[in-house]
Parts: sequence; structure tokens; C-alpha cells
Amino acid sequence: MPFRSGFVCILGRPNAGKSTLLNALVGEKLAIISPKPQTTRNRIQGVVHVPNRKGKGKGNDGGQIVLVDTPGVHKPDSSLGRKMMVEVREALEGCDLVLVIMDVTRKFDPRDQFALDLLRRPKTKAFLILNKVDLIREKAKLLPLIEQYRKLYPFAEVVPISALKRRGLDALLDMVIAALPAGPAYFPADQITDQPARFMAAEIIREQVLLNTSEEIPYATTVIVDNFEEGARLTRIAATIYCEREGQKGILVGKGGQMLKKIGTSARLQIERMMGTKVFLELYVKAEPGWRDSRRFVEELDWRRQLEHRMLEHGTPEPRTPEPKSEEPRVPADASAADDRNQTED
Ligand SMILES: Nc1nc2c(ncn2[C@@H]2O[C@H](COP(=O)(O)OP(=O)(O)OP(=O)(O)O)[C@@H](O)[C@H]2O)c(=O)[nH]1
Ligand SMILES: [Mg+2]
Repeated sequence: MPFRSGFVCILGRPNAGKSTLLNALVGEKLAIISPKPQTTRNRIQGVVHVPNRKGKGKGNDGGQIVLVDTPGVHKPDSSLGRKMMVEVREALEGCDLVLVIMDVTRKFDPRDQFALDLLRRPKTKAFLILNKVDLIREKAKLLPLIEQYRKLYPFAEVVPISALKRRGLDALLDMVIAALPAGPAYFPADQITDQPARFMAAEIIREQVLLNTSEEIPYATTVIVDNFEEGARLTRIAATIYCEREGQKGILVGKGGQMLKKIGTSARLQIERMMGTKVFLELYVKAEPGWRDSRRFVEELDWRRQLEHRMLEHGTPEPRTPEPKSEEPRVPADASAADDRNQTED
């Protein structure tokens, strides 16, 4: 079998485990994950370099899978939701294969149909991925569910997996490669994503907001990196967490700045791992009433668009980064002294 390559879109309802699958297949954390639905808000590319498996009885020459994780399919009720669905449709455009992923612990309902409706183009080759099988004891229970799905779409394969426990993934990769056309590698061997580090840092901060807050706050927040200066040993980042109301801002800052400090410290440690440098992270919180319904604001969150703007302004994706004068990060501000500002460094 020749070297194969192609674009593979991961599609499904919120919380089905799409981002968990992307990360598991790529082997790196590219997408943030949370138990809350609608975690992912834009499409995320991850490249899987599948080695030549000749000699292992499989007889293929390997290949390259460009996976595209997407926001959960839902009926949008805001500009943000509409933008998320545009991201889903754009990801589906021209892909070679779609992995329709479902959570086997949930019963089929009309919202599943809504996801399948997006595959209306009759020739889209699709696999049905039954995720979270680690939570099901009697596998026979899956059969009626498979029947139901098969009646609605002619899936080429049905693959049970656990993205979380990494079960069934080798078999899935083999099936995906076999379904792709012969073609060249689209990305060099050392590249696993097209996302800029600046955007991934914003997402890591947003993940900490999702994990540390509840009710409407996860949905009412977004993060914008205002400044990102990458040096050989230190990366300086200033970012703003936007929420919708003063009350939410109070919760995000927390008593004596404790919540912001917690979010900042956890995010900073992860960003340090990603960058391989020390990180000096300044976090701000701002209330921007109704931002989710502002088309202009939502469009500005799009990192592809941000990148275009910076290219126009500076001629490069990032303004030139001055080397830090000292390796030592600045002494942090006392969180309690700044109600909406916290410099996390401890
Ligand atoms: N038990 C179990 N949990 C899983 C599995 N895959 C994902 N999860 C959990 O399901 C939740 C949602 O996972 P995500 O990967 O964020 O789901 P998603 O489909 O990307 O969700 P959205 O971005 O909101 O559309 C998280 O709490 C995951 O840990 C699995 O195979 N088994
Ligand atoms: Mg996701």
C-alpha cells in the first residue's frame, strides 16, 4: 500500500470526546478538554505521522493524517455559537473522511440527527466512532445503537474506542490510513499543529477558567493574549480574561485575588511545559457585556484573523521580540492589591 494522506474531520455533539481523541491520536495536548459541553470553539488541526508498518504484517507504507477537531454540533443562539458552527462547516469542506464520534453512554436523540445532517453531501466517507466504551460493561448494549445509526447514514466502518483510555486507537489509525487516498505528506515530520503558541496559551488559560468555575461563567468567558514575547529562556505573556458581568469578574478574581492566582499558576505551569522556557504571566479580567452576541468581538477572537492583522501591521506574525534583560522574572504584584489584575509568578 503506498504512502497515504488526507484531511480527517472529527464531528460530533458537545462533550462526545472529540478533543480527547485528537490529543490521543497526535500524542500531544493540542486541544483543551473539560467535562463541560462546548469547550472547543474553533477548528484545531493535529497531524498524525503514521510510520511505515511493513514487517508487522500490515504491509502499508504509512501516511499522514491531518485531523481536524471541531466545536460540538449544536443549534446556536449567539454570534459565538454561529461562529462555532461556521468552524464546523469549514472543517467539513473538502475533507477526505469524517469521524462521527458519539458518546455511547447517551441515548440517541434529535440532536444526533442534526450532526448527521451536516454530512448531507452524499459522498462524504464517514466512520462511526463509538466512544467511552470503557463506561459500558455489556458491549451487546451497543448493537441497537449501531443499528440506529446505520439506518441514518452508510458508515464505512463502525469503531468502538475509548479515547480517554486509549483503547482501539491503533485499529482506528489503520482503518483511517486505509481509507485515505495515496498522496504526499502535507506537513513536515516535526510539525503537529498549525496553531500558534500564542493562541494555545490563551486556550490553556481558558481551560483553567473552565475547570475552576461553574454555572454560566465557562460560557461567558473568553481569553485574549494581549502580548506574547518569546525569549530564549523566558516568555512574557499578558492576557485578558473577558466575562460578561461585573459579578462574574468578582468571581474570576476571587477573594483577595485568590481565584485569578490559582488560574494563573496552573496555566503558567502548562505554558512553561509547552514553551520549554520560564513564563511570566500577567492576567487581567474585564467585563465586556454581551460580547458573545457581538459579531465584531467574536470575529476578533479568531486566531487566523488575528494573525492576518499582525502580518498587515508588523509584516511578521509577531512583533519583534526583545530578549529579556534578566533571566529572573519580575517580582509579582501582590494579588490582593490589584482587584482586576494579577501577575502570576511563584
Ligand atoms: N470515560 C471516558 N471519558 C471520556 C472519554 N473521552 C472523553 N471523555 C471525557 O468526556 C469529557 C469531554 O471530552 P472532550 O474531549 O472535551 O469532548 P469534546 O467532544 O471535545 O467536547 P466539546 O469541545 O465541548 O464539543 C471530558 O471530561 C473527557 O475526559 C472516554 O473514552 N471515556
Ligand atoms: Mg472539544
